Amino acid sequence: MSKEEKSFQKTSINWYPGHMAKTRRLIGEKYNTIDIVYEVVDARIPYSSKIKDIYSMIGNKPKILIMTKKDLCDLKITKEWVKYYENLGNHVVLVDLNCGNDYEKIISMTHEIMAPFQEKRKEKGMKEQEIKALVVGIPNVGKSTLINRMCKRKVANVGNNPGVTKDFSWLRTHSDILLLDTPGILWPKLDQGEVAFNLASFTAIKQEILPLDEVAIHILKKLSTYYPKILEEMYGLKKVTDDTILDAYESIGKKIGAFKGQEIDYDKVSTKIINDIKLEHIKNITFDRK
Ligand SMILES: Nc1nc2c(ncn2[C@@H]2O[C@H](COP(=O)(O)OP(=O)(O)OP(=O)(O)O)[C@@H](O)[C@H]2O)c(=O)[nH]1
Ligand SMILES: [Mg+2]
Repeated sequence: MSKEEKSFQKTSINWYPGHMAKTRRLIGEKYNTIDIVYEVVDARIPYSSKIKDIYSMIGNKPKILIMTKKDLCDLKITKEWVKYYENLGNHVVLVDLNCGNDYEKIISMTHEIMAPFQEKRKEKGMKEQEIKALVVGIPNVGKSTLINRMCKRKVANVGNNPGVTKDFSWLRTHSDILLLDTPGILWPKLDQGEVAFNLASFTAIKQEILPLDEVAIHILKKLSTYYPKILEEMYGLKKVTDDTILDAYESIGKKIGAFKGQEIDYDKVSTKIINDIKLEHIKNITFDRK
């Protein structure tokens, strides 16, 4: 079997794990109890990290689109995406969940959006209700981190790998909002295109799903096209194209001392490139373009 065939086979088998189907089913079961949806995406891939068939799960429930990792994105490009989604009628909040109090904007926006519903309840003589928010998104975008910030303590497990959250749980904030943390989900058809490679570049899908070298090459090419300064600073390279990939690997391999005997260790070079994003050595980047 050729390398391509092998990787395709891997992708076909692994792209849609059973727990994601289960998560979708459970969200369906909780549907009636949910007042508002927090759709969480990564600000570096505001398009690629959006759940493609979200409306089939959440219907017409009110929704806030939350872009996390503001501190790691290219603000200029991501702000264009914020405008784009706002123009489509979305409520959008861009947040850094590690520093500052950006998350407070989500609380005030939630109360604003829910005010008419609370009013209606009052008119009917009912008490104001704690708002139930479903937190949903693809793996590793920061759903659990968001919940911990809003609850002001560690109530949910967090980790820089896809698939950290395994169960559903309701968690109480101090702002009359109850949050439902959910495991990350993807859509049933994950083609090996731009979107899949963007997801792999930002650790939203498990590393074994796409070939390591192809993900690293995708990153190098994106840097070369959109962020040549970073490419030069990080790897001492001016440009990377299909024709110069091998030279690029040789050069990075020599720079970081990645050798297998006398040969360049290509896997080590790929891992280094992927880890430079994962470990936040590379910042101020947004890969999605309109
Ligand atoms: N720099 C930065 N890192 C963040 C931010 N938000 C989340 N992270 C990091 O992103 C990683 C994933 O966060 P989680 O909260 O576990 O993500 P999740 O969406 O719950 O992931 P799953 O449970 O795997 O679906 C962790 O390493 C967080 O520290 C942010 O705004 N800025
Ligand atoms: Mg989680």
